[in-house]
Amino acid sequence: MDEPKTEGKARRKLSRRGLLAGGAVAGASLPLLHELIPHQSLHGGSGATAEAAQHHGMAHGGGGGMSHGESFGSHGALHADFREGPDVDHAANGFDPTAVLRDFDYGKTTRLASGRVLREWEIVASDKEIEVAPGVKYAAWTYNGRVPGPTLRCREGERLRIRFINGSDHPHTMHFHGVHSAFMDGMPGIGESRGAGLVEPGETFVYEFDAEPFGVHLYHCHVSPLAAHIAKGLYGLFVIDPAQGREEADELAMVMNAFDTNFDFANEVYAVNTVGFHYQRHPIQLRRGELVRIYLANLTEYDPINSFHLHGNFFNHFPTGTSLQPIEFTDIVSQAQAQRGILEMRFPKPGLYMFHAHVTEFAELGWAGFFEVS
Ligand SMILES: [Cu+2]
Repeated sequence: MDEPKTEGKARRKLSRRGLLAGGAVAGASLPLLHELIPHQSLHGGSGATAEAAQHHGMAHGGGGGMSHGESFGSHGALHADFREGPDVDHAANGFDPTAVLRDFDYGKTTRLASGRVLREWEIVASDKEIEVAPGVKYAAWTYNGRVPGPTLRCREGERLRIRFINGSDHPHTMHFHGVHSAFMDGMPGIGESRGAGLVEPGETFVYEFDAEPFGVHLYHCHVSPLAAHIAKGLYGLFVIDPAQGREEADELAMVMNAFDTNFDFANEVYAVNTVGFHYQRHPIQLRRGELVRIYLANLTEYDPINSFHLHGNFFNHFPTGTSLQPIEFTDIVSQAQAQRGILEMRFPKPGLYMFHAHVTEFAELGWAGFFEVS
């Protein structure tokens, strides 16, 4: 049993790396973790240069006997990988991962006769080709044209109504994590006679339930084969604020995901919010001393675990966001698929701070970025 498994794993790795090395990305070479530095910053004379160089020196000093100058100078010529050159076409994708970070969809609210807030959204599933790394196109399935879908945000105790329109060529559902009736669970086979369960192409279904419990949750399609429906991009964050709210903060929605671009049931591109190395090309801008709150979830398919590691700082971790007390003060959090949590931190000093998967292979394949604190 063991031997074929090992062979299978080796073949998979060869295949995913083969794609990056010579397939869809012309002239690409295997990116190495020690090179995960925004080259524009290093060469462009921006204010971040010193910080980036300092980071490089501290984290990866040595460099095989090369001076840093030589090593940086050789990058342009030797490593035309997908972190350099043209960016993905965000306009064609219809979403930009930088905007996705702070784009919370509060829907539309009205008052019920009882005085309670009724919050409503309209979500359309559609098939759409997206670019997950420069030149790497992926035939995704989307909620409202994005991967991840919109970050739905509400408050504990509200009544929620989600009108789901399936504009895709395939049957889908919206399965919410949270407390609700079985008919509202988006599970094929449950409540079919009442229009619930599978939502066929062209059909509409209205999910309605109360916002509980507070925390950071998910929604995703639950049609089988489930792995394929999730891998294609049908998922999003579902944030329920506690009734009393949380402390004011710069809030970021981050979904760890990945794409199997050659259909071998292994991923070739890893990312936060879909586009590999996006936050390395475009570091996330933060302000020194300000509270930062990250809503983090793992929707990676085909790999059992993913992680978020932060350089130069520690954060409070609130798993699932369902308690106002953190359970740990750490610099890494690991999540299996559908696990999620809230991370809170402040950066006392300016500079470029890396964050990446500490499954380092994922980092090399796109899951790495920077916070730029000013
Ligand atoms: Cu689906």
